[in-house]
Amino acid sequence: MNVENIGKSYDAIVIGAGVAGMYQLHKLRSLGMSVRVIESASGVGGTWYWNRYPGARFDSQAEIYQYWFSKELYESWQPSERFPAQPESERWLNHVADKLDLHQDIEFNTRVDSAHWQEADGTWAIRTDKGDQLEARYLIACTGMLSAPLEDVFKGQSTFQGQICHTSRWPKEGVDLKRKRVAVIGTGATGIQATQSIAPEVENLKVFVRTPQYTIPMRNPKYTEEDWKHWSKNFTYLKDKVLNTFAGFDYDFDGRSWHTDTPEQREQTLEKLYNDGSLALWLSSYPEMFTDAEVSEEISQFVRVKMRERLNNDPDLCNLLIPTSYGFGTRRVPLDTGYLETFLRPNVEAVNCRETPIESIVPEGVLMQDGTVHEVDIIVLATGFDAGSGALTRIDIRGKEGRSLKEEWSNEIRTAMGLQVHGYPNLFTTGAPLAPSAALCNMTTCLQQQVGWITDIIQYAEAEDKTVIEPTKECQDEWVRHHDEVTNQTLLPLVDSWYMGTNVPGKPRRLLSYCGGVNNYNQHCVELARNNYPGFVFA
Ligand code: NA7
Repeated sequence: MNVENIGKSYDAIVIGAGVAGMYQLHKLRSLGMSVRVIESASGVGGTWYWNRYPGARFDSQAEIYQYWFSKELYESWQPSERFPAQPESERWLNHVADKLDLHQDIEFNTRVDSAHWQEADGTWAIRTDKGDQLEARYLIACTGMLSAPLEDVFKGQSTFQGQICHTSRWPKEGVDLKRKRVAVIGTGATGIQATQSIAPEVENLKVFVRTPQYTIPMRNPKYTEEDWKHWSKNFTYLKDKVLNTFAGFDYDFDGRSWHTDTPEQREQTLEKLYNDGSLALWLSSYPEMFTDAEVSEEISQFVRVKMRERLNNDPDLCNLLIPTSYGFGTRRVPLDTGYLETFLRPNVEAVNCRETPIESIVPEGVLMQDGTVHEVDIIVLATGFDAGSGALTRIDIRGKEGRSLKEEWSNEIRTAMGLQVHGYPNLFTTGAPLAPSAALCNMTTCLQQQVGWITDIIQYAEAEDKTVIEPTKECQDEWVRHHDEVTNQTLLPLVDSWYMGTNVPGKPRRLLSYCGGVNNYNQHCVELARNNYPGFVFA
């Protein structure tokens, strides 16, 4: 415990020093506020600090996975390729932190355990695992959409004789995989990246597949100085563009309709976007993919044919690795680099845990329900996250009259636009449920937009000499109603995945990310600000 941190008071405390938390610190400091960031890691970066597993990289292009508040900052970092890997992303965020001189205001290696609203003086009382007791008027949880790992998934994990590691807790010193027998459990975007990256290194790799994914080959050219000059010249265009598209990317649905295009035009469009090697096929081809089951099936079929070719039409592999039970794009679409071809290697085996589920982990490896034991030296848990709500419910957050966010959200997850929760004054959130987020939004776009809005409403309150901000119940109810209405017009809620919270036993079912479009969401936020925040009470 740092004795200086007993009873210390700030204007604002920010939880997390990832993409959002770093920017939030910068913005609030620019208002002249005293701000402390509490970060459990030993460095900045958030997602790009924690996810050190082999092959981790983002799949928004580097030219748009950016901060937009400074052209000079944009120009000062030269990405090496279109989709840089984790080490480069972590270096980039450290570069940003250095440029903005952020480190001095961040408390590293410290986790917020609890945050209690103190009605009497309108402040948050915050306690950390170091014993710090801090106070702040505003509490801004930049805790990440995908930061609460599902690490304790199987019975018997602690009995395993080898090394077991969740992808987002990959040791900094790395894991020696050479000539090892390795199990990867999970084939989401993470399991896919890990599988394709470690296969050439290990003696034997068993990939445990429960639900297969539609996956698209990533096109990842190197970026030269010339390329970056080109993107830098387009800085203003890109900055404006990303806030005005459906998913916060520079590409968008452009008015094309499946129903008016001819079959040849459809084929041409799908081929072109597939070959772009990005998420463009998903987020800029035909919007009917999300709403019309027949269109969804036709586009899914297009992708299945590609996947079959990549698997050399091997019937067993095709049966196990090509999805048929849900439509393309109703779960997060991963980009891959030779993932499917990995299964053609002699040292790689796909284990069907859809037909025969995993029973437990035993000292020798993975025990299946039919009694088979897969003996391995290392188990990689690519089992995902308690998305959206998990990072917040793992903190004891108490609002008015001692109400508990964890308890409330165990019944139903409700927020006002993912930015505030009724009953929790002066608590703001980014990357939280019911705002556009992960994959249905390029994260840097939506996080900056949310941080910007939060900063503006705080600035507005300060200018009005108000110190407490809270959405009304009606405001929140209306947002939840709208969110559900938009969701229910799509095929998304019909499919199980972390998008719907179904990957966490007992989690209430609701689409976590807002799917009404980043452009529309931003417009709504802009209008609220323009009209002095109707639905928000200032006291
Ligand atoms: P995901 O997408 O939630 O994937 C987790 C994977 O782990 C998925 O294939 C799961 O199968 C599998 N899983 C989880 N529990 C089990 C059990 N008990 N048995 C077998 N398989 C299991 O997490 P990721 O980390 O890949 O990606 C999360 C996001 O991070 C990603 O979408 C990007 O936006 C970045 P299931 O699908 O449940 O059958």
